[in-house]
Amino acid sequence: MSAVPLVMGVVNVTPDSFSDGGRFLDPSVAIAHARQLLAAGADILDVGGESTRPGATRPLLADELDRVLPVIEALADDGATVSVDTMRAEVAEQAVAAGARIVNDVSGGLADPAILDVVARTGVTYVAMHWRAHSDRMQQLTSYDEQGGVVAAVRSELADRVAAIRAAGVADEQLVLDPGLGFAKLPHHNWELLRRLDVLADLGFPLLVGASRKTFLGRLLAEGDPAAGGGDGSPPRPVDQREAAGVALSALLAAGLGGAPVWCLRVHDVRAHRDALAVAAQWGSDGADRAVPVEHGSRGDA
Ligand code: PMM
Repeated sequence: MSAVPLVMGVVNVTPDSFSDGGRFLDPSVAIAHARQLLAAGADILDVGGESTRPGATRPLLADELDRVLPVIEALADDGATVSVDTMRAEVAEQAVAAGARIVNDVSGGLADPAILDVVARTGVTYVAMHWRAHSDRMQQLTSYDEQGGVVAAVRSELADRVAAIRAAGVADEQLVLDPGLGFAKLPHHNWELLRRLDVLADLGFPLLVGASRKTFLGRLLAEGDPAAGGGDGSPPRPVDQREAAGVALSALLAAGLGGAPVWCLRVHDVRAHRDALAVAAQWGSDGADRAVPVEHGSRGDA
């Protein structure tokens, strides 16, 4: 089995994120929440000030800065590894100055290409996600007609991003790729990508996966849940009741069932996902610490 993935804990300082919108808008509440994620075993804290849920409208630049900077500064002062979840060059620039060491750009440099110059100049790690458009339009762009379907298309669109990122002067060692689950994807697209991470890993970069609490998990559970009415037409399981499915997915990915190692999992409930990773790691260990000593010839031996 491959190395245990890192865990990135989500800190959404937004009024409207689908998973936890409005809960951590006050910086002091966000900081306290992030410290809990750290205590629960987060390797990275991902601080974001823009909701990317389907249909969301963009915040003003000034509002995004006001949301994330005090949180990043406090967590970086704590010594945490902080990532900024932003598509804006200006936010990335100020976040790195405030102590962020990772820029997590769901647009992979498409929304604001100047972000690549910031990454190249500062040398921070850059997560480039597969993305086609802003949230108000992305669910109109779920067509993957080319041969090879969604997996081949995401690979080829990410390869285009890699070329642009390199051309901006970002070193390969800085780059991490992400399939962008739920972004311009229908539920079955997400599952296809999760099963064929090897095709994306083949591009030669570490992978980050963000499945936590997303609608495709809610849909899966609605279909299987008699209480929700079953069938395709039933509403997705509510966002606060999807954690266990996400945890199961983390265990499967950590066990290598995605077809390639995952470098990092982006999750909301860090402790629950850490537990899943502990199970996967134990499963893949050489067994030395679970061997039961057997005394030959002792009572009960046949
Ligand atoms: N998903 C969301 C936000 N940021 N970043 C990366 N790299 N990958 C993702 O899948 C991703 C992301 C949306 O989820 P949220 O509203 O729960 O933060």
